[in-house]
Amino acid sequence: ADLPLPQPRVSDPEVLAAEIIERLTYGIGKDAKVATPHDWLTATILVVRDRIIDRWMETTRAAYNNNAKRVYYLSLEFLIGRLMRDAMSNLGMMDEIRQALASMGVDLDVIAGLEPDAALGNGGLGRLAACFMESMATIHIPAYGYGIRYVHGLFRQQMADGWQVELPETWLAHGNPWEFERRESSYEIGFGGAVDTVAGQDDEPHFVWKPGERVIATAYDTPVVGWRGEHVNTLRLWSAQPIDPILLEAFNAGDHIGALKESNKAETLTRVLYPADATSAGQELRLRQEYFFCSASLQDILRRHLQQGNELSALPDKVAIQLNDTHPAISVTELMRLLCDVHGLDFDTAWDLTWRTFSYTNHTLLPEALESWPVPLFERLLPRHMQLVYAINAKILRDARKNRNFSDHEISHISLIDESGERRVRMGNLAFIGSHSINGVSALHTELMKETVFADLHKLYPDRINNKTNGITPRRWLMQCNPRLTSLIRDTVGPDFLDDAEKLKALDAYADDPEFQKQFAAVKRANKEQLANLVASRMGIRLDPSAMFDIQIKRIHEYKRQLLNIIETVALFDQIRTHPERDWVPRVKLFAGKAAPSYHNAKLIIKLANDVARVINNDPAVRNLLKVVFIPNYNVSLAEVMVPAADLSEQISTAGMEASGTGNMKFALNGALTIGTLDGANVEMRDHVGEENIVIFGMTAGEVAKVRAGGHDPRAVIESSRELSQALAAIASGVFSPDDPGRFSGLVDGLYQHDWFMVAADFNGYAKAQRDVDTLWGDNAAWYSKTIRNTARMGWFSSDRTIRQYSADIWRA
Ligand code: DL6
Repeated sequence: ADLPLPQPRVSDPEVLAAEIIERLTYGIGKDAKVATPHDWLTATILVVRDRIIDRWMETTRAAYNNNAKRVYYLSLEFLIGRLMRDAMSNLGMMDEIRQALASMGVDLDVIAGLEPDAALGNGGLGRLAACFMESMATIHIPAYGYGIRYVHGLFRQQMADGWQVELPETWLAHGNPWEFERRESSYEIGFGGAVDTVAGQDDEPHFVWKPGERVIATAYDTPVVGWRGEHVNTLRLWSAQPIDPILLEAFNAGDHIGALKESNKAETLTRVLYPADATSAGQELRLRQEYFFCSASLQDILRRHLQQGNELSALPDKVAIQLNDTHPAISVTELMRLLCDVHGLDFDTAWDLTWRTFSYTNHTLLPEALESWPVPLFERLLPRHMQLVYAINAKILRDARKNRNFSDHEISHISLIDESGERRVRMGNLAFIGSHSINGVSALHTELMKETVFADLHKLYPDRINNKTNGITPRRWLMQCNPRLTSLIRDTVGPDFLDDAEKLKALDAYADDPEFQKQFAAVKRANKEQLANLVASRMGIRLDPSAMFDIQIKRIHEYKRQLLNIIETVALFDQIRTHPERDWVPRVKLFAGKAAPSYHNAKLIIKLANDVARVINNDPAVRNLLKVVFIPNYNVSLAEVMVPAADLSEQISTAGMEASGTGNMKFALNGALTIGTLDGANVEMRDHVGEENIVIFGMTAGEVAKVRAGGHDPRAVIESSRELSQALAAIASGVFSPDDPGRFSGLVDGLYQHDWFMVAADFNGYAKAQRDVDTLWGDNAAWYSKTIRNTARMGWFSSDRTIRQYSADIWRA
C-alpha cells in the first residue's frame, strides 16, 4: 500500500518556536516555564533532527533504488565534537533557530555551549574520519561510517598543580538525542573456542568455528548531514550487549555479582576508548574491540549487499571498504571467514573478492604505533582467523618466492608473521596484502612509506601505494568556527567559496588592499578577544589581544616538539630580561593538548609548560611582553575557539615524523602564519601558499635520517649555542621547579644524550625563524598580506578534494 509520506518541515522562526515548545512538552515532558537549559538544548536538537531525517530517508531510498556502490569507512575513532551547530549550519537554519529561541527568551549560544563533545577519538586520525564523513555527505557519496559507541570517550584532562590528571568523560550523561538505537540490526560476535574441520561434499575440508564466548553487537545510527542538507549519510556505531543480561540461576542462588558477570564482560568491550594515539595498546581488550566492531560491520555490509539482490561475486563492484589505519585490519580475515565458512566460497575466489574490496590508509610511520599481536593471544581469541592468516601468508609468500624471486630476507619482511622475536601477527602487512590500494596521507609520508615500513611489500606490489593528502572540512573549520571571517569573505568576493573552497582564491586580489587588511585584522582581533575571554573565565589569566597569539595545539608527543617551543620560550624570557631596552614583540604563547596517560615524558612536558608559565607570568620584568598559557582539556570545541584566534601556528615536528597534520591546515585557512618544518602536509602547504608566505626552518626528513645514521653529537651542538645551553641549564637546575629542582633533569639529559627528536639540532634555526616572525609582525601590511594569502590559497586542503580523490582513484563510487 502507498503509505503517506510525512510533510516536509518548514524553517520559519515562528514554526520552529512552536515545534521546540511541542518537543519540550511532548518529547521531554517539561513545561517551558520550568525547562532547564539542557531541556531546551534537547528540544532544539530534536527539531533540527526532524529536518535531517526527511533527507536521510530520501538519501537511503535513492541509494537503494539505484543499487549504488557504497563506501564503508571503518574506523575505531570518530572525533566528532558537537553536532548541533554543524547540522544547523549545513541545513542553513542557524539564524531562524536563533530567532525562534530568542523569541522564547533562550540564547542559542548558551544552550549550544552545553552540548557535550562527542570525543570518540584521540586526535588526527579520528578527527580526519569525522571530516571525511561530512565531506562524503557533502559530495553525495552513499557512505556509512562504522565504529564503536564508546560510553566514555577520550578522558577529561584536569590540571593538578600543573600535572595532567585524567578523569572519565561522560558524553552520554544527558542521553544522546542524535542517535537512534537499531535493535533490529544486531549481530552475534564470537571469541575463543575451537575450529572443527569437517569433510564437505566436494572433498574440500570445511571449517566450523565454535566460539567459546559470544556477545551481541547492536547498532546506534547518527545521521551525518552534508553541506546545504542535500545528502545525509549514516554513522553506525556498535554497542556490546550480553546474550543473557542476567544469569538468573546464579542470582537466585544468591550470587548477585556473579549473575551480572556476562553482562559486565560484554559491556566492558565498548565502555572506554583507548587513550593512546601513537602507541599500540597491545592489550587483549583492544584486539577484542577491533574484532567486535569489524565483525559486526562486515556482517551488516554483507547483509545489505545480499538483501539488495546482489551476488557475492559483485562485492568489489558494489562495496568499497576503507580501513582507517590498521585498527580494523582484522576485517580482512573476517571477510574471508564469512565468505568461505558462512557463504561457502572457495578460498581463492574469496581472496580475490576480499583484496579487491578493501583499501587501507596508513597514518603513521612510528614503529611503536604499528600494531602486531602475539600469535598465542591471536590464536586463543580468534582461532579461525589465525588459520586464515596462515593460509593467506602461505599463498602470498609462495607467489613472492616463486614468481618474484624474493630473497629470504625480503620474505621475512613481507610475511604476516614477525619471527624476529616472540612470534607476532603483523596487522600492517595484513592490511596491505588484503587491499588493492594503500595510501599515505601526505606526499612526503607516502614516499617515506615506500622507502621504509613498506619497502618490501611495495616491491612486491608496486602499483598499490598511492597518496591522498589529508584535508579538513571548511564547513566546520571556517564557516562555523569563524563566522566573522566567513561574512567578510562573502561580502568581499561573493558566496561561491561556500560551495567550492578553491574559490577562496578570489581573495588573493585583496591581499595588499589596505582597507581589506584592516577588516581582516579586525576579524582576527575580535576572535582573539573571544579567546582571551575564555582564558580569563576558565583560568583567571588576562591576555592582551593586541599581542601576537602564538599557538601550539595537538596531542603532546616528543616528535611534535612542544619541548622545542618551551625551550625557545625560556630563551626568549631570558633575552627579554637581559635586554629590556630592545623592541620586543609582545607574545602570548598558548598550548593545549592531552598526553597518553602512560606516556611519562609527555606528561612531564605538560608540567614543564605549566611550571614555565607560572614563573614567566609572575615576573614583572616581562609583563606585557610575554605570557604563557596551557589551556586544560583540549578538545574539538576548544580548537574551534583557538584556531580562528591564532596569529602564529606552530607546526614544528621533527621532519619525517608527522604523517600529515591537519591542525596546520585549519590555522592557515583561518589566516594564521605557519612556523614549521618541512614535514607532513607542511610541504604541500608551502607549495600552495607560496614559500614567501610561510616560515620554514630546520632539518629536512632526509637530513634527519642521515644525521641519525651518522651519529649526532647533541652535546657539541648544545655547547655551541649560548642561548640553548643557558635555557637548558635553567630548566635542568630547577629555576622553574624550585619545589623539585631535579624534576626536568631527565628531559634535558635526553637532549644531551641522544636528542632523538632533533630538538637541540633544530634549536638555532627555530629561534632565528621566531625572530624573523617578530620582524614581520612589526610590518603590519606585510603580515596581513601574507596571512590573507594563506586563507586565499588553502582551499585545496578541503576534505572535499581529498574525498573526491579517494572516490576517483580508490573507491570508484
Ligand atoms: O591522517 C590523520 C593524522 C595525521 O594528520 C597525523 O599526522 C598523524 O599523526 C595521525 N595519526 C594518528 C595515529 N596514528 N596511528 N595509528 O592519529 O593521523
